[in-house]
Amino acid sequence: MIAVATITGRCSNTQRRALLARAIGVLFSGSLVVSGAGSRMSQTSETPQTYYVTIEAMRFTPQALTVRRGDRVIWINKDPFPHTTTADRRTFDSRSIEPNASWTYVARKSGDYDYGCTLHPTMKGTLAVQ
Ligand SMILES: [Cu+2]
Repeated sequence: MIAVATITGRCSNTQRRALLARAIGVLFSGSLVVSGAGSRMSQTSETPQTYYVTIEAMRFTPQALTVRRGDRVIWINKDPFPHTTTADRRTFDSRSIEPNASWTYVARKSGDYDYGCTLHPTMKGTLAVQ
């Protein structure tokens, strides 16, 4: 794969053709390349998504959210006072989110995360990252 990318950049046509032939040989002989192609395919079919959690009336809505790794979660504070989005084990922590402001978290690590607002202990939510 790397060889193919390089030769399209800077070689003459004949060089390119010779190198391309060699690269194709590598493609068919190497099982590593085949598995690499597979993982690339799954990446394009799983485009990262964006999810929104509204913070309003002292609640996270939806209270429970499930996303996939790489997805983005945006908490929007609709209350007229600040809140935080803080994982119980501090895996993530927005710190203060001001009224009408938002905080974005890209979920990189899979797991189940209980979170809350450090300013209002009754506010609880869960984020599951698959
Ligand atoms: Cu709060």
